[in-house]
Amino acid sequence: MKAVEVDVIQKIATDLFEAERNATEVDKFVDQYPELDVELGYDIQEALIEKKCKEENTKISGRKLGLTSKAKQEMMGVHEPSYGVLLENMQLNEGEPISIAPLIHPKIEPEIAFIFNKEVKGPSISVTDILDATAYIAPAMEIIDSRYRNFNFTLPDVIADNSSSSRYIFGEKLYKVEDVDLRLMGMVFKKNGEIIATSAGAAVMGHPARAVAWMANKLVERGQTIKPGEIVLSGALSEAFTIEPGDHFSVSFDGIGSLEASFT
Ligand code: OOG
Repeated sequence: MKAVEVDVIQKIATDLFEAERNATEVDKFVDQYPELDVELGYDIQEALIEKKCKEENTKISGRKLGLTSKAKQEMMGVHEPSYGVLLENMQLNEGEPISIAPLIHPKIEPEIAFIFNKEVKGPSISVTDILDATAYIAPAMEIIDSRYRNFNFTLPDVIADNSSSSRYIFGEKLYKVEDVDLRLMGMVFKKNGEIIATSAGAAVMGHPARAVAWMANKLVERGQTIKPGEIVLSGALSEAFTIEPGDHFSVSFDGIGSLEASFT
């Protein structure tokens, strides 16, 4: 890696780290750094995660997929998904009111969580390989909070910003993956008692495990794998919804129960 690239990586990672810590927005970086491409975006994401682990005294708990649905890709003007890292200090507990005060402009998404009990190492990982390595699945919600002004970014920018990761929560009751058809599994998402989205697993790249397989095959290009014990959020089944203090969200899936979250 060239010295100038190392400087750019550290500079952008530090700006994103500070933006999150101070709950302030930054402008997307591609305008200032035309060399920012997907690869450099993942280099920055890695530097950011290393910094967060050190300064926040936390560690990696898993990964998340982003931009997996056609609708979301079109909305954001991108043509491929992204992934990000989940850290232990991003996990919330069911039943605890969640304060959005430390966040910039949080949004919430219904997702399916996969919990792995085997290592998954690309390349050539298929849907079957993912299902075979999955110990459990559970309903989940992801709180995303882009550090970019008005969620305005390009694919390399959002990758650098750890794919807008902020917080996550998943159901305490875990389910066996072979007991459901993840593709056809229906989902109802409610805000303050009213239905705001309905969907099915197939909204995530045709099959949620396909999104996870895509990620496993990308990770190996950077010498990384999904590790036993890690959780993977496989991508939103609907658009993301803005969270206001006092909001209550619930997600229900056919066959794997429901999950609730209240915000203050
Ligand atoms: C990027 C991340 C979105 C998903 O599941 O699509 C995401 C963003 O829209 O800020 O996590």
